[in-house]
Amino acid sequence: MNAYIQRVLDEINERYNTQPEFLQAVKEVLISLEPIINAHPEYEKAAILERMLEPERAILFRVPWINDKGEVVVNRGYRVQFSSLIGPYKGGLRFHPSVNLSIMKFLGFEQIFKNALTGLPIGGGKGGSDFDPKGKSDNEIMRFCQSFMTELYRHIGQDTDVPAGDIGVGAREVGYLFGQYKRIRNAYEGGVLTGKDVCYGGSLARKEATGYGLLFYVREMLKNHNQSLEGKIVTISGSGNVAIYACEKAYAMGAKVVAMSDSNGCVYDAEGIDLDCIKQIKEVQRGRIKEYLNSHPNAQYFENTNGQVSPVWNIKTDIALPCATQNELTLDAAKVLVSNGVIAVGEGANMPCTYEATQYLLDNNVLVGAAKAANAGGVATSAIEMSQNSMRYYYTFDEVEKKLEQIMIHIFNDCKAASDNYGLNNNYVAGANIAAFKKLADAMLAQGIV
Ligand code: NDP
Ligand code: 2IT
Repeated sequence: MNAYIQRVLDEINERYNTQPEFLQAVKEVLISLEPIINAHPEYEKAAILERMLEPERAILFRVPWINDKGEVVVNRGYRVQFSSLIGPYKGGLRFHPSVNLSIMKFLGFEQIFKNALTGLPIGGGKGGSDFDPKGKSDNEIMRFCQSFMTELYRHIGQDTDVPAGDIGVGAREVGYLFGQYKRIRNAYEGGVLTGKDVCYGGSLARKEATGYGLLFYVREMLKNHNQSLEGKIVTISGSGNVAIYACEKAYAMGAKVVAMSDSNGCVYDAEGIDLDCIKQIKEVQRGRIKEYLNSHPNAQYFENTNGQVSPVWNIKTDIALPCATQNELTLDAAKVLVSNGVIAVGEGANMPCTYEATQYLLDNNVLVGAAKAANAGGVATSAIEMSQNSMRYYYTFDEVEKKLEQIMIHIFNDCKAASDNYGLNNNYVAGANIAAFKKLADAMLAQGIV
């Protein structure tokens, strides 16, 4: 191991030993940077790694709100403004009970690299709350969002920091957040949030962008190995925004999706998942995936059992698309997938494969599309939303989708070029890290010690 990387890893492991997800994300990146750090001794003198690992700013705040029973509830709010090196801080907001500083920092750190790969002028950040939207009424969601924004507004702005959605934050939440921001600021600053509804400033195809982009990336990766999605079996974890539109594009590319999941379990439908039914359950009723069986009695449901491999990865598949959450695809799951003949894994979620799972997949010649490259279509389209807001103009759905497709092709080519240049044998995970790091390190050198 390169001595500079080892020293920085040792320091960070000690300093942040209570932040396991952040340490995991850092370790994965730093280990893969060895060839480029070896080739550029000037990076150590400028303390590039040390500076890249510390957020420019991390904001923690109280979010008090009143539930439908009239009780006062207090949640914790976060915004980690990780890097403004190449543009305003940019990244989603996550509302989930598991949210803590470690998860916010891992997501913010990943976001810097992802945003650099898009080639667009966006820095990296992430935020959210340990608020659990499940089971809350629409009024409770609105009151929570308003309280959250009453503090967040002072830290964000269309040229400063531009949040968007993530787990538990979709068009409904972005709408309530935007309404409160606009009220406080007494100005329509459309570019302050992305993922807005198209009826008041959102971009066509933003809702679809992460899932569609993932499939464009997987298509390019397969094409490079003389394969295609046509006729392939696909399994997808999750049934939220990313999973649903990954499923839609997989069908459009001629594949058959046989399984999807939520945090309770997964459905397997050998006939092919009926996506309209999933959309109805998840986007309209906000229900549980198990309800799929009510209208599809021939499908099967496998409940999650604690501590076991997620049941969705036990299903035989050609292509696995983890689109739910971090560390959902473990080494055990990777072993099952490989023994069932998987050829490619595309990460729709952020850091869904554990480090050991990724290494096992790569060692067994499975093509792996790393999250920061493969799911970058969402934030790239957010940047396209920002540019439409600045122009006070809208592109058509086809125009946005064409731009998204070109960006994803470009990202894959960058990952492949980095892998080829350093002789990494089709390791597009390391390729993504190296390609992004190069852009960031050069920008840091150019801007001096800040
Ligand atoms: P949604 O809230 O729309 O959907 C999340 C899905 O993942 C749900 O099916 C949810 O199930 C499941 N899930 C969430 N947490 C867990 C958990 N701890 N264990 C098992 N399942 C879980 O979120 P998104 O689709 O927007 O996000 C999914 C992933 O994609 C996240 O990792 C996010 O960071 C990443 N991502 C999102 C982008 C976007 O544009 N939205 C862009 C790039 C990445 P349940 O309903 O039961 O909780
Ligand atoms: O993880 C991600 O890239 C997102 N949740 C989307 C961020 C954004 O700003 O669109």
